[in-house]
Amino acid sequence: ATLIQRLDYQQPAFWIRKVDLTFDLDPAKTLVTSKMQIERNTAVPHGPLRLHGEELNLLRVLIDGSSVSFRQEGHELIIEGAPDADFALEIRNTCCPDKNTALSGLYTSGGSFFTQCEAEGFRRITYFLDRPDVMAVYTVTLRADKARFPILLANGNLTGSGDLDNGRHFAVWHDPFPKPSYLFAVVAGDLVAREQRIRTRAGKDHLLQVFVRRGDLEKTEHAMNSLIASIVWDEARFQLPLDLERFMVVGVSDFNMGAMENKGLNIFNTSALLASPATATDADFHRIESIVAHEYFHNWTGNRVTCRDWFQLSLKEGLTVFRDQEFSMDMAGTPSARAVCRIQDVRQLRALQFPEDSGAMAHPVRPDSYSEINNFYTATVYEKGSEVVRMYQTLVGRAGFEAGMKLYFERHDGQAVTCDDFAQAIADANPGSELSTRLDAFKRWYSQAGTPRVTAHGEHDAATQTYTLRLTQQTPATPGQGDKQPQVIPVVMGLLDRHGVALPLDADGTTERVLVLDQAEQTFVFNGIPSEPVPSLLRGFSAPVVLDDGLSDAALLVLMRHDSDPFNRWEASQRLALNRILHALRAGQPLVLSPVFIDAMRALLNHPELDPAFKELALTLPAESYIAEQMDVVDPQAIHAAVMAAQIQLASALRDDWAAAFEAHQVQGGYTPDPVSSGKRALANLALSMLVLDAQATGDTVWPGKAYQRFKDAGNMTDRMGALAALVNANAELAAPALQRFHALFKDDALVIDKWFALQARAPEADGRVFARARSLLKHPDFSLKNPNRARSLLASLCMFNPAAFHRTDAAGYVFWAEQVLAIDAINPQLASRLARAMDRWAALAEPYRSAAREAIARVAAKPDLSTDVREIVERALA
Ligand code: B3K
Ligand code: ZN
Repeated sequence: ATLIQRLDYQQPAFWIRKVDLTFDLDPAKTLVTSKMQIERNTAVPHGPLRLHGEELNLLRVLIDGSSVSFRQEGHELIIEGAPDADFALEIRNTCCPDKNTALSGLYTSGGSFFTQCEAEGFRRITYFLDRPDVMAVYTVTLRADKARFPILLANGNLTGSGDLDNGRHFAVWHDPFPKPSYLFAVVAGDLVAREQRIRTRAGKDHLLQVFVRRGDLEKTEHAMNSLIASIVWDEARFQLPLDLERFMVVGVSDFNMGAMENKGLNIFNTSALLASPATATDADFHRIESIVAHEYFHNWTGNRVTCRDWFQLSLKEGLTVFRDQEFSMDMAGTPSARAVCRIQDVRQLRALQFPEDSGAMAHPVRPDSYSEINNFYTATVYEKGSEVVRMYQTLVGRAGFEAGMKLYFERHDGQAVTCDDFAQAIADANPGSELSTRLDAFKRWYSQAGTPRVTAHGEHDAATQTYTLRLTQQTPATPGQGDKQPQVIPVVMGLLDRHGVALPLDADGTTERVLVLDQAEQTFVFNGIPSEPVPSLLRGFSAPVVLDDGLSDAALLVLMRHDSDPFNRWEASQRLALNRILHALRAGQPLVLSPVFIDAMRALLNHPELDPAFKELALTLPAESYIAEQMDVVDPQAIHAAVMAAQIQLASALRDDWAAAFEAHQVQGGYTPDPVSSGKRALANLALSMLVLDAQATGDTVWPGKAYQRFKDAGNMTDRMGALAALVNANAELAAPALQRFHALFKDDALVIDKWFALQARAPEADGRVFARARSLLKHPDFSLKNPNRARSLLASLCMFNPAAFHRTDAAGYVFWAEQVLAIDAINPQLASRLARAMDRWAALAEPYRSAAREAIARVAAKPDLSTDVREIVERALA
């Protein structure tokens, strides 16, 4: 496979200005007729017209109505004799939607047609300049059997429709906005819609529609409400209005990711769209709201201004994740609920992006090369990219950031641009700011991979009443990047006295400052500090770095109890737990929680003012994957044993407190997924799982019985799933009948059955039982490798989210992984390649895991007919 380099970018030799597409839709063989208006790009050297095309059957090629000679080479159609003057190119080809199990291009799912074109799926529909800097105005005619495909949708506005012979009908759609081919979409099938008309601030009327399969309509209310809230928010926060008369959202059950922002016709994985209290958890409701918002926000950040080339992916993804995170926080409302959102986002970043940044696939936010672009829709491009955007906002302030966004759209609306263009717009709108005075250094966030480590060392001088804070930074080497330059790191901070009172940092009495660290080492001096303070650094997680501040447990306790920054209060609770676990692991000793720690956790649980949602986050131990990141050599079994020991001790020491918390946090009345009631449910569920775990250890049967009863009687999926998880995770005897009952209740609801598989595959390993059960679930009649949600529910859960079940001394997990990656690769390379990444961090494993893992990867790499997707992942792993 060829490696594509960022610095090789060249403009295309031709522009396609307009395209007329006609689809004669047939699941077995669809005929596509494409009429393009093309002009030569005189800015680049004269050359042939080279169109992309994959898995297509070419029927004819005409230029200005006459046949023309062409040749096909690999995935290209090459026309040497293309005219210099503007011309019309007509191409006819067929493709096979029914056979398209890769779910890229035009495919069928549940008897309907759907498309997925990002990144390079359009070339699997017809021959085209399938690159984001070629933007065209599309008119699309769809023709299909009327009984089987009554709904015919494409981007833009419906300009015509009617009946044809032989029971067929047609629809014509016109999208007035020029767009890259990756935003093209078509849907045809037997679907029903929830509709809502809205009038926006500007006084314009719009039609909003959510299309789903018959029977799913009552599960679309939350998505519709989320869409309306997103539209209102983007107008209020960024003055960005809805620019279309009609905005459509469609659900599909076979989909490779969460959703896709096609212009005016977003297509969603049903898992990111459908929700009802009986079938979706609070977390599902929250995720749906944020994904609906994310895709809607792409309408400006991605669609109106798009990427010049795929190396700039974070231009739209990092920015749009930042926007959806801000939206979720604004929707949450109270400062505490906002902090809960922030904590969850940071937890996600640390669990997924930090390991990526230190593993075989480490790459900069703006990668330098790829062989398969689909492999770079990563936590680095998305989540770290969002943190980079957040740092702009921290450096120039909220108003400054909004001014920068305004300038970005003034300059670039309708264009395909780069991350540099975005940086320049934010800087130019904020002359003299901390950002614009060091913009080049700041842009290292786009070019350097790896998570910077910041160390902090404070010294108090009682004689002069000064506090000197020395900060140093260092970014570890990553594949292909040895030496790193210092980054620009905004460190939001405050100082507390030992009773937890915030100290004034300067003469005007401010208690919070943004320190800008941009050298390898810097000192900051604070005057008028009477005694040794406790530093609260990196508040709100102001930069995506690992902070080593060497704080003692006593100092962490001060922060946990008193910091005005809720993020750092949470962080202190996590650090206390982490320190205990790491200490035991490094000493190779059994973990024993100290009375001080237990008391602190008890005080937190019983705190009269803290929100239940916050308590739940603070009392949840750090993820095993995050603990692994703190170790030079990773023994997944030892980490699991330490976490289990901590959990059991916490469960037992706080037994009465958990019981009281469980009773005190029951939600009365009808279900709503708001932050207050979901916080109560979360804490009650954590309490229940602790109580069942403790009962399992002591032999008590009361709490397992209560959990089973609650599971049976639950009025919503959050409570039902919580009770079921408590039984399954504690390995209780009642887990088996509960799982059976759950399956019987929900056997016709695919999204709930996904949860059933995932829960079993993610259960804490005990004596190899979880691994054995997951293996046998492969043969369950409901299991299938073809549906990405189902495949992930079992395989990703086991191989990526259950380290102790996966990493076995007998290497059976790795053998299993290799088999599944190869089996899926023959069906759906994108899905296989995601699973392949379970081995990203193999090199950090302890023996015997390390050698066995390497061997399994090598076995996959030895297959001659791997997809480019999987090949790139395994080859990088072995490099
Ligand atoms: N832009 C799409 C992701 C496309 C992934 C292609 N492999 C969804 C999103 O980020 O909104
Ligand atoms: Zn996106």
